[in-house]
Amino acid sequence: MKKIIFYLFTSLIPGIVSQASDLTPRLLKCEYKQHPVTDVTSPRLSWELTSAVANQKQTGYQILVATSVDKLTPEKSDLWNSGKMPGRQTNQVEYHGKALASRMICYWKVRSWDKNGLPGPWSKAARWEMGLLGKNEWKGEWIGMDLDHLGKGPEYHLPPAPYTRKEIRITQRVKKARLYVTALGLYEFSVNGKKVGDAFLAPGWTDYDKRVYYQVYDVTDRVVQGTNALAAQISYGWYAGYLGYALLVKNPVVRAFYGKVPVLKAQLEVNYENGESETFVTGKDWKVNYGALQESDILNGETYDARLEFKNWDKPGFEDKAWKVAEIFADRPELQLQIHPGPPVKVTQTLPVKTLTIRPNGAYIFDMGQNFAGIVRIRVRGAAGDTIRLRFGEKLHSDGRLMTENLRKARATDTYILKGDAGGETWEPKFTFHGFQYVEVSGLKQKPDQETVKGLVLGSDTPKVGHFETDNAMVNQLYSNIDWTQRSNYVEIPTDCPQRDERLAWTGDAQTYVKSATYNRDVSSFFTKWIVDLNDAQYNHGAYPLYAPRPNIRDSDTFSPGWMEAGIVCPYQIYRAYGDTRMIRQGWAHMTRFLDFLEKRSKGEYVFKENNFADLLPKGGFGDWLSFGKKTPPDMLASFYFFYCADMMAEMAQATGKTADQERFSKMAVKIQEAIKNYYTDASGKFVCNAAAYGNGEGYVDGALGFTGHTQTIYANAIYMNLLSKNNTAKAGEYLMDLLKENGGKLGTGFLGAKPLLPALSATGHTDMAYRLFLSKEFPSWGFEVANGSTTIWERWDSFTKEDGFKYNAAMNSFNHYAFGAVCEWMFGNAAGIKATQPGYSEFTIRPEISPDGMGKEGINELKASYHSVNGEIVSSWKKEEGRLLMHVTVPVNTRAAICIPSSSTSTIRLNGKSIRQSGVENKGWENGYAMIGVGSGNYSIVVVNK
Ligand code: RAM
Repeated sequence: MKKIIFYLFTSLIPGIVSQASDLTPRLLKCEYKQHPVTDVTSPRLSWELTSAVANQKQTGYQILVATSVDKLTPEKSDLWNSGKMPGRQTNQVEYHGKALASRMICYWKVRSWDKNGLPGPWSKAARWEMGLLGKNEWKGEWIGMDLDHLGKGPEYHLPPAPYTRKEIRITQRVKKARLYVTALGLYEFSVNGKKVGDAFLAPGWTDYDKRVYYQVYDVTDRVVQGTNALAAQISYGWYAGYLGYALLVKNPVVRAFYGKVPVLKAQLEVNYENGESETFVTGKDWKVNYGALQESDILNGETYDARLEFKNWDKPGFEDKAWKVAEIFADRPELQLQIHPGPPVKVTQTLPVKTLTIRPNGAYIFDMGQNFAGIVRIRVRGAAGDTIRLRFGEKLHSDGRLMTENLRKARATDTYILKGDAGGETWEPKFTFHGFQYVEVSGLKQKPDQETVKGLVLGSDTPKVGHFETDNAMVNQLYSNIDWTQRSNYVEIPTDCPQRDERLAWTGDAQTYVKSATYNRDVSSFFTKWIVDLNDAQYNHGAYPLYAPRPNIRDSDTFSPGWMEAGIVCPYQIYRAYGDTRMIRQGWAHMTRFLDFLEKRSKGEYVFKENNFADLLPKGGFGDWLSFGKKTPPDMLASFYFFYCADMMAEMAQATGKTADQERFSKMAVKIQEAIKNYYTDASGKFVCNAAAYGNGEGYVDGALGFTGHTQTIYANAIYMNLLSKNNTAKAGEYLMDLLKENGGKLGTGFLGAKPLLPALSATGHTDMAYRLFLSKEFPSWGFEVANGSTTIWERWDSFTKEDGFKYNAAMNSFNHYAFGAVCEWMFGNAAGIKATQPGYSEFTIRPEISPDGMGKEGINELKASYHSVNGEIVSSWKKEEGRLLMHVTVPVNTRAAICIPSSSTSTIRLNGKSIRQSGVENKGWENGYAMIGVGSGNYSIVVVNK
């Protein structure tokens, strides 16, 4: 009643208070995607808000969902009218309307009420569509062609890849047509001669013994009245192809880990304008054959003999009498068919050739100027039978030869045999990818030019959300390298590297890097997908594996401290970045099972003593993998991670209202903390271990170097994980500084130590040292890689040195490995100072750490960063000027920020031209070199004059 009176009142006095707000929702998403097809029956909706008004926030929202756009009114919405819901929530909002059925198209819109309780305009309409909710809705069979016996060659068994087709007749006018398609293997489907969608490597990699994903394509405009051709190429992919280093380590199984014959299942559903409908499905009325695609394998590449092409085989009217009848393959009832929850792999960019050189043997080397994951498209002309061979490498040897030794057993070679088309021929592979910067092309009969080769960058389509730029060219290149490494390795799963015979989703790499990843790109749906793989791959005893999915690539590959914790760290970081509690709830049973496992392993002691993990191979697990100097005991690291996991579990239990679990894990964390303190520290707070217990270290990674608890990695982790009391944290910071100084101011950290190193220095007041390490170009450092011409992050600090060249090539030496790129977390979180204090950045701090003075061009004088959070765009930039510091901060609508302004007690601060007091923002006082203010949404220009 009051409200009505208020509205009446305000509407009568125009110009005094406006009745409407400009608070406008945009970027409507469902399950993290725009206009998706989903099989989630209570999908989550989100929107972002814009407003020209400062300090704006949402106090309520209303969602309408209807079966048509016309019905999107409060009165007519036939699926859901949420009514006015109070609160600030703009994401992770679950649909609570009528039950959703398969194939339903749901239109929706939303409006928000502002801080004054006034409603803004309705958003534009968005939509989502439901997939097939029951397996019984799949009427098609698995079809394929067993060509396994045609695999040839002593080293690689690579049979040709099958083609399948079917013509159908459509006699009515089409209103809507949907194609549902999947494969055990990989597929490329076309309707009337044109590929559907733009995805590569579909349907993706899962544990095919448990589930396989499918894609849905809107082909309404593709099908025509009359005859239509449905056609697909099928390949071996992750299902039936080579995986990892199985061949290298002489595993009894090297390929076909899930099955030998790749198979396709498809269903075209056509709704006619007259209300009737028809469904066309894969079955024994489909035809199969093999031809031009002679070899097709992810790790080993493709061989395409264009002379064997079936001209127009994918179009209506092709004569397929000579083709065989498709073979039917039995379904496994337990196999689940679900919609791919992640982003598709796509061509995300094309790259032109940078330079082109001829080799003494007549081959050409094309430099793409950038190391990346993808393929190349070639344009060539020649006689039928001319054979073009493409080999890929990340680096050149000093004599200009292509360096391929580090690919190990991945053949990574594409071969194209010309058909002899006078007009020229264009080709690109379909079911493989390589990690490379250089392409060696041999067999060309005509002199190539820059147009002969084009790079197609492949990767999971994760939109860019981060931006980081400074006036320091090395830092900018480093940031570019980090992002390129992420793009090269977020290819369906988070791989370790894209080039050699590995490309597995190593859990250790994934957990150290996940937070960095969230700063660069929107990885919400990417991890929604991968967490399922991870949970599917969990061992019955509770440990998460070394990599997921986990085909049996080597018997001894099981689990390792620092790796298995990905099962906790990843959902936690996704929760922190996006406010996602569903991932936690859905994975809770898995996560608690893992904590049970750890608890059991600790034998009631809540600390892992020396040799606790001696049963693993390598002993103790991987430890601080690829570190320098004496080794950090893996059991000590395992104990730290145990604490870290319990702590995260307590927070996640709280976030999901699991009170008993919260209590359990909080108590557990305290117990572990105590146990670590008692067992692994001496009276001075120094970390110590019984190094003698490791004997001569045999069996442990670099065990011969000896063990000590007093390492950079241990203090960095202790500080980062909040393991210590306030006093001991400060002490740990001092120890860390001592160790760095003893080491000539150089880092020695490996996979588990590099990520927390800079954040730990910053947290203990040693920002100058953090910057010194960050800006160094001396070996070992991030800058050293840049100074050596890298365009991506290396696997090892010494992947290349002038003294030793590529000395690790025979073992493992990737130039595109993101683990050390985890410094990105510090770049955004500390240098730019953007940190979430509430999940999803609904509240955050901006607390930039300014690069030390006096470094000239070697330092940073200006930094601009932004991060597009689920709650909108956050900006933090700073610039040093004579005696002044300029800052610019953007706080998105509906969020709050604590801006911490680097200053001394004698500085004067102007905020948008006023003093802090005049500007009326919340003054939170001054602490540790920062004046702190609390602000709502808006743009803030800050000038600090230092006297
Ligand atoms: C390597 C992988 C990965 C690492 C493991 C331990 O083979 O490339 O980066 O996690 O080993």
